[in-house]
Amino acid sequence: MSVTDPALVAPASDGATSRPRVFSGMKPTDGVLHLGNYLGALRGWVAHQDERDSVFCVVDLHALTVPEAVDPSVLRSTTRAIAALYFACGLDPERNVVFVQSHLTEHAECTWILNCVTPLGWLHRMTQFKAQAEARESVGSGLLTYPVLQAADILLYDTEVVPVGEDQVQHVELTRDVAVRFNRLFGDTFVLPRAVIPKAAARVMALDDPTAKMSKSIAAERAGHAIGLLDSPAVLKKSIMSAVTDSGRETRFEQAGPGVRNLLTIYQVLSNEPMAAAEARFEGQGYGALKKGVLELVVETLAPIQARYTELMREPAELDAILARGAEQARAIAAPVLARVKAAVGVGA
Ligand code: AQP
Repeated sequence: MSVTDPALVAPASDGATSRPRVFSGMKPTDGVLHLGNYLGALRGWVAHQDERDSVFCVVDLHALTVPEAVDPSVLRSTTRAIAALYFACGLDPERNVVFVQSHLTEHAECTWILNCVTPLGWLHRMTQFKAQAEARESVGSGLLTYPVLQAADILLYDTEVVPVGEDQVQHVELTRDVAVRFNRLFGDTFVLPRAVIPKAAARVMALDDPTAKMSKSIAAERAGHAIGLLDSPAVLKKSIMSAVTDSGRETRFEQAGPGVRNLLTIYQVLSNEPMAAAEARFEGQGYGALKKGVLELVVETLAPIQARYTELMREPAELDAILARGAEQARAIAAPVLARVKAAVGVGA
């Protein structure tokens, strides 16, 4: 399976271009996204929105997998905030279907059917489950089976392409395996999806531990871990200037340590400069100059996103109306697919 972002516009047989169906989503953990979410996924969603027939979701049911971390009084507003961030980053609700997962019952219904065809061993092998289970005393079954919910999310839209960061590739592969198994047991029902990841910044690393990926849930507990899309310039200065590097002065990507490689990657992707130019720019200057360069670019990139986000969040009713329209459009695609699934297994009226 190819996972680097290919040209996604495949010429149709009549010479016209066909727009592949795309699905992706993010969890509303804490109502904020970080630079990894943006560079690994969201930026690509926006860049390709004219070439793809896209469906994007805020996957709020996934937020329930760790119930201790859920605050029911704020989940609805954090879900809305993630949608606002999608739009603030440039996702256009006129050109894409954008909705909230729990506004459709089809996802939960399809998940039950897919749960029944998914071998337990496949779920125990998921590296994200293993890592999260190791870090907790007790683990809910939702944490084990949420990749099946994710499979339902994707398969309900006849999805061909799933643009994600590298950490999610294993889950998209599982989705494909579940679809293949279902099709073998019950006849051809599902389209087989594939993951695409960006060529650079598919895995943005944590500022305070460049051996681990930047993560929303850790960012909520540890200042200086992530670059939050809504962080003020003062907070960004503090976290980026204290990013973990090493004691050397090496700025060549291949020779540098993981912290410097991470900063160089962020710089290169945000500046659109070739890596060689980014390396040369900071050569012999020490890591303070690299951090300052990254800081300036991050502040410049995030300023318009933050301004647009603030504007959008002033009109929650308008956001809710956009999401309600998105849910209708999503249901128009998902309901017939679920009907196909139920007919295949012999349930439903
Ligand atoms: N560090 C990262 N680098 C590149 N891409 C990343 N993504 C997440 N972290 C990085 C991509 O962002 C999307 C978010 O998916 P999600 O909300 O389902 O959560 P996740 O993958 O589990 O990401 P987080 O930030 O670590 O969230 P929490 O802490 O809430 O679990 C996906 O496309 C992901 O690949």
